[in-house]
Amino acid sequence: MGAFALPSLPAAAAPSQALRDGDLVPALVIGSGYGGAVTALRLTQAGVPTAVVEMGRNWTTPGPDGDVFCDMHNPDGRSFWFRTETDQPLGYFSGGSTNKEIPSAAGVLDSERFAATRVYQGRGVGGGSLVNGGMAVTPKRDYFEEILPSVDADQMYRTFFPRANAALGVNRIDRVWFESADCYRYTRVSRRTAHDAGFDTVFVPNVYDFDYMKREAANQVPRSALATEVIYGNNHGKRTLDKTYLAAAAATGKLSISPLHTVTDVAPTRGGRYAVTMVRIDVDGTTLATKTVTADRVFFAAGSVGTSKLLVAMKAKGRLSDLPDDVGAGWGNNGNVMVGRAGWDLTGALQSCMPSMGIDNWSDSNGPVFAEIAPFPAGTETWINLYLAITKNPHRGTFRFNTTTGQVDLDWQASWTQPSIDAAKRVFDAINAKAGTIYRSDLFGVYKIWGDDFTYHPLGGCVLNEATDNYGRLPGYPGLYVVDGSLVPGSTGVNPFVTITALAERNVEHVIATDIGG
Ligand code: FAE
Repeated sequence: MGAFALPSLPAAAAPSQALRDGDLVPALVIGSGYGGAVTALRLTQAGVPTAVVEMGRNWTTPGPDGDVFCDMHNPDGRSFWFRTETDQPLGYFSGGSTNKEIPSAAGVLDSERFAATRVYQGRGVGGGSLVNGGMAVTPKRDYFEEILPSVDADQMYRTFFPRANAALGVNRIDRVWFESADCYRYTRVSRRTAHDAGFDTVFVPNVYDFDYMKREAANQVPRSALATEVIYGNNHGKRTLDKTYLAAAAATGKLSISPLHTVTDVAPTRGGRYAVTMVRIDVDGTTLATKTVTADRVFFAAGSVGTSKLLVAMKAKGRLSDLPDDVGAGWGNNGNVMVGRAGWDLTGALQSCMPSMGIDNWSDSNGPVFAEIAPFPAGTETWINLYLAITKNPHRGTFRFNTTTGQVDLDWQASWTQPSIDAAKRVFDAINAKAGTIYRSDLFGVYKIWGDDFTYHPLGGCVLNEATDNYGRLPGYPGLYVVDGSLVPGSTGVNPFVTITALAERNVEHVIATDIGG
């Protein structure tokens, strides 16, 4: 099963071909993010007809403005998943809310609310790849060995991380261009202030096509990363999963995708298969149909939150009552906390929405931090230096079924972000002291310095070798597998999608060889 490299950005997206009520399929994948896309490709390559079920849209149809996605300055019904007002991570500026009214529809970004945190997730064919910053970071080996000791790290770093990076289309920025590009002035300013305070920085690879970005900067092609496109999707330049893994799976002729279908129920049948029930909606949220499909094997790839919620609910409702008690446990936010500094230096009116550098203070045993230098693409000069800090936070939440509401709650406490703030302060207090600058307190609330009430990096809830076996199999239910970020125990120390992709490559290769005979 060789990796494939991407010579250029293919235009083909994966086809929609909805399942029908009563269908029988050999393999059904719930969700089309990283775990789901890897699974779909490797199964179809092994000759297994595979049905992917995705609650979000297949983002191929342009809106009235001719674009598939809207930009951050002009949000509409394509932006958020069924909200009447945007819920931006940076929802405030200079004392007021920056959120805007929008029509409620099946938009691409969900801010899912739990009692003490919000979790941002992508909705659509391609999952988180549609909305993320594209930062493709292979975790530090010693930390990977710490978080997933049951996984052979030699094999991961020799085989599966390289395979994932190749298949995702990861590329590196031209460093000569970077040094003079207007759109990365903000990064160079943050780099200088970090170095002045004694911190290291590293360039970070990305799945955004940096050659395309260069042409954007030269006004040779339509702008995307340079036109405030990211969290509501990119119209150009980004190698999202529908253009990489899922397009390759579609090319086998063995893939079907059912968009706007939400899986609500999975239960064993008498014949040793699984009945999977799903609700089909239209873009406005109207229910169009309820279907039940029978599958020989079901792969849970609904993301850390989606998979954990489904499994916890199925156990509580008696559909999968023999699932282990570890299901729902071990959830973390990858230590995410955001912060902005008010600087003295011009950071630029034009900012690339694809981050290209991080401050690496992970070796600080008193508070490891890897801080992405994030854009603040206001379209005007703001002098703001923004960061997403990834920290080593020890707290772990648990998903629990609430018998009163019939929903799954996340037991996470607001105060649990304090270790992340403490670690980030060690870096940014030092940078501020050296640069003579201060924190912005107007970006995450009114007089609120730390953006600690949301995460972009939900991880865990169905941890490898705890809630599953060492390859994602759910004990007691042959043919049920977990393949997504819920396997990763709450933290990876860097942006997580390369870890999720490589782990899925490892597990699915083993499952195909052992359980399916590929
Ligand atoms: P994910 O990609 O979330 O896919 C799960 C899919 O399942 C989604 O498409 C859901 O719509 C679908 N789904 C959920 N429930 C159901 C259901 N019941 N029925 C049918 N479908 C369902 O999961 N990571 C990085 O490494 N680098 C970055 O630069 C980066 N930036 C980010 C920026 C933003 C704004 C966000 C939100 C995330 C970012 N991430 C980044 C995180 C990354 O996208 C995330 O870790 C992965 O997408 C998680 O992959 P999974 O396969 O676990």
